Amino acid sequence: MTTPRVLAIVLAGGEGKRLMPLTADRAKPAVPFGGIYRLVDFVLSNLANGQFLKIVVLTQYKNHSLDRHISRTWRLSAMLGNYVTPVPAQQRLGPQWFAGSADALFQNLNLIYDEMPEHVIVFGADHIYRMDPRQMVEQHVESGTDVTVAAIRQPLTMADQFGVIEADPAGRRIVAFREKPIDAVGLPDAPDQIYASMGNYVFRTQPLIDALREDALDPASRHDIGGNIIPMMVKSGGAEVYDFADNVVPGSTERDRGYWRDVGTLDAYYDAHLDLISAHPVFNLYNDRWPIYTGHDPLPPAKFVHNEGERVGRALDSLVSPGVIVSGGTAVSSILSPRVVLHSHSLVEESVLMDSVSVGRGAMIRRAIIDKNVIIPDGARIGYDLDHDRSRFAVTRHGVVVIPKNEVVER
Ligand code: ADQ
Repeated sequence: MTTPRVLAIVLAGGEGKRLMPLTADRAKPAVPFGGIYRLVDFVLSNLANGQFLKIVVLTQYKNHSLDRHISRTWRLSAMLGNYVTPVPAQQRLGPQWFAGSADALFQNLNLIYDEMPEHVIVFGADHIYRMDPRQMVEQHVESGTDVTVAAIRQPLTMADQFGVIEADPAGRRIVAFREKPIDAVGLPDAPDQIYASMGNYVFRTQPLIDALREDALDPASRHDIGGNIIPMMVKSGGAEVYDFADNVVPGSTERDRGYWRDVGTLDAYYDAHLDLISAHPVFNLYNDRWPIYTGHDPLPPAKFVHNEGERVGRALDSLVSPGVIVSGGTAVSSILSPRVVLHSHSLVEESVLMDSVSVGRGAMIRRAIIDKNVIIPDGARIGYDLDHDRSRFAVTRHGVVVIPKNEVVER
């Protein structure tokens, strides 16, 4: 197969309301993950590893830290015509910003005309996964269909969070697509599962342009790709499904194959962190045949300082980023982001600490997400008395305490 001309568009404008307070002043794709990454790094790494190197990232909501991260980190070789370009909402159609994801594409049709691709990849930016997009594009090109939608089996109970796909049992044609239905039924071979859209699509360019134009003229449309564009293409018989279970990423193992998490809620975000730190993690950051790229300041190596005569100053089953100092404290099953400091006799368990969090002497933290720059005072307890925590911070349904960025915590 000769390589087709492909433009990749990453939708990175989501507000991420359900990730509040982590999205109070950053776009969801800019939310830090796994110590040194941002959510957007996962989709961008998948595209770059798959050699799709012309990438536009559509941003809108609180895009400052996202733009900065992309322009600092994602520098592909311009000499070879490669780029990752963040494109903020342009407000060209009047005062309102993008109505929905289809409107974001419609307003940026000029980017598609400039590149004249044969196919357009449109991927979301909110998921933790490895995927080789070449395999999906290959299926799409061979089939000649207008759009191919990536799909994965998910629990029926989560149907109202996904685009639910019904595929022709004899093939891959999509016969029905409903966005976030509340009355979905399970699959014939697995009544407790549905076939969910991953929010990743490959389009033939012309049918995409035609559908976006038609949708833009419809005053009743919400201008949403999952809600409007895909159902329109299903109706005209031009939509097929790509089964994520068929995707094989170089260097993957039985254990981490097929891993995909929508980290749309704080509990899902927290659980995906715990997936990183077990002894044999279900998501393996160490697969160097399919690296996850990111960028951060040049920092010294993590340092562990031992209090004399005591078994403290250590981290177990944890990810410890550059610039961390564990000075006589202990971290267990936790993620320590750059510049975190644990002072003497502090204990951090099953927690996610973001950039520059400082944990005071003797403080104890368990099952918490602590955002950037928070200072935990000496002797404080977080996660031990949830009623008290609820009176001052957010506590998730599963009992994880979330402390927002720059918060001044009292003892
Ligand atoms: P949602 O994630 O709920 O469902 P949406 O809020 O449109 O859909 O977000 C999709 C992607 O587009 C996200 O990456 C988001 O950041 C981005 N986005 C949203 N509006 C945007 C805008 N105006 N400009 C730029 N980017 C924007 C989608 C699909 C479902 C599918 C799930 C899988 O609609 O069918 O099942 O993803 O998680």
